[in-house]
Amino acid sequence: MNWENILLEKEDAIAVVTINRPKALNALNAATLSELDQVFTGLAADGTVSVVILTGAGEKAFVAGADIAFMQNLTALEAREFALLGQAVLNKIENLPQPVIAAVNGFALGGGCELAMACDIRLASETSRFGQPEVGLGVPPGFAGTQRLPRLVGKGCAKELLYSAEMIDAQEAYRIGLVNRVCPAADLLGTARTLARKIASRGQVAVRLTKSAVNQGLEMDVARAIAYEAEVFGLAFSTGDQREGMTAFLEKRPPDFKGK
Ligand code: DAK
Repeated sequence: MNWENILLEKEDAIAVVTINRPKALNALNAATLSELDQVFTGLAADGTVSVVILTGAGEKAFVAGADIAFMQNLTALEAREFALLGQAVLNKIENLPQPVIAAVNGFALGGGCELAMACDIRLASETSRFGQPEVGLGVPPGFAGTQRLPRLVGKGCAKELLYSAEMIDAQEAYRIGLVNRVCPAADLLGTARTLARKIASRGQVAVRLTKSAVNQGLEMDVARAIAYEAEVFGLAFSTGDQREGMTAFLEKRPPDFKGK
């Protein structure tokens, strides 16, 4: 299927989703969000895809935010609909069964920073820049930036970014824990693919259960979260991957996981 604002490639269990509006620095309007929703709904059900990489087209931007031209004249009800759509898409990405790696190749501002934060892992090019400029536009963040940012970088750093609307560069984003790694722009997608291949080579049921344990567990108190981890751990023993992984170790050979 072809989309107007999204490119989707699949190769060797890895899907690369590219937001493709480079003239508007890949800003998110309702049409793009709606296409992202469809793309990620399809990926969630696609058993051939183990890991997803999300990036932006062009050399300048990952996503420069929600589309300001689109938002400028929204009514309150339309703005609420837009926020609900954006939040739904980001929740879908955060809770996708497969891990999602954001390859942040330039500006990740406002909704773009929030989109990157909904991914499991963030890799940043040296040229990338991050920020939540919303209060400079007279609105608070609308795609859960007030919640995901403090959970990633702590309340103090998050509030400084949210209240000041200032941008930070990739090294500062790395220092405060907003991104996992910084690499030269030319190596960004290669680095993301290498990491994706490594994750794809592991037991996929175990990877998915681990994602669920981290995401669900962080929403619970520690005692319930640890109990949930035990359930998930037990569940893994109903899979062929568990038997294969442990047998392969004892037989001193690489495992041949089937994802079952
Ligand atoms: N929306 C629409 N168009 C954008 C855009 C954006 N966010 N960012 C850039 N563009 C467009 C520019 O208008 C320009 O278009 P043309 O003039 O060529 O037609 C083109 O992309 C290239 O941008 P520049 O010429 O400005 O490029 P520069 O290198 O000079 O500057 C920049 C790059 C990223 C620093 C600058 O473009 C910039 O500051 N952009 C805006 C960044 C920003 O403020 N982003 C946050 C958007 S607010 C809510 C739901 C969600 C949100 C809020 C509320 N609810 C409904 C409650 C989320 C809000 C946001 O994300």
